[in-house]
Amino acid sequence: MKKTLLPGISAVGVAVAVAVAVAVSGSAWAFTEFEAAFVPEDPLAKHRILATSCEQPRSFRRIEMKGGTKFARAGEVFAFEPRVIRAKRCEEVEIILENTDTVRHALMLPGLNPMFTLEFTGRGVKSLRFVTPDEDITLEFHCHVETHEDMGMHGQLIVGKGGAPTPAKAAVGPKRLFEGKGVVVSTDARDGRLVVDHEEIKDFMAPMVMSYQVLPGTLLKGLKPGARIRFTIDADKRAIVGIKRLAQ
Ligand SMILES: [Cu+2]
Repeated sequence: MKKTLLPGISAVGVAVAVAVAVAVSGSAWAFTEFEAAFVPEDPLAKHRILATSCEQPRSFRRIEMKGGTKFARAGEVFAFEPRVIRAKRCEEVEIILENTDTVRHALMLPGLNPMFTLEFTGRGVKSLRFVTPDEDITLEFHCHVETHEDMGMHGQLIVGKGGAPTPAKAAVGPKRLFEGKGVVVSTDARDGRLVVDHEEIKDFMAPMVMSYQVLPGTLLKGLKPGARIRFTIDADKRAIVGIKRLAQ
């Protein structure tokens, strides 16, 4: 990973800034380019996107990227270079991106909250920071300008060892189970549903008549309307996962 990028970028930045200041002095776009070109030491206040799973970054890295037609391979029109970038878990990353084309490009990295975007209306250099999540995950990035992704403008950020951003991974954690008591109103064995008139379920729900999914549906076997039950709700599955009949 190259780390001594600033002199080159700054030189470009000065050239861009001077040229732009002369040509279109006062435009907001010029000001943005000027600021980004000098990469201030601590632009965090307005330029930091935090992964929800990491509040305090443990390290920092700066990654230089370019985007444009000249990085396209056979069959492509545009591309990012490099197209695979790496970072540690819970690391603050500064992306310095140069758009070498005169057309619009927008680097978008979904998977962060809020997602990361760097937009260009034409040639220029911009930078922005974000903090990676504290998990081994591979995030896909792309150019958000219509059709550019299909034309080759996409890549991957590998955080830590990388890995599929599976919903299952997010669901892992302590189970949120709640106990309830109530009277069976009706059952639907075919759909695996139970309507129960239940008392207050502490920290979960007020007393009410409600229809719940039951997993597995076989828990409903032999259950008749009017039966008093104690049941367990898995809040993440939004389903009743245990039923015990009580004395009437
Ligand atoms: Cu693009």
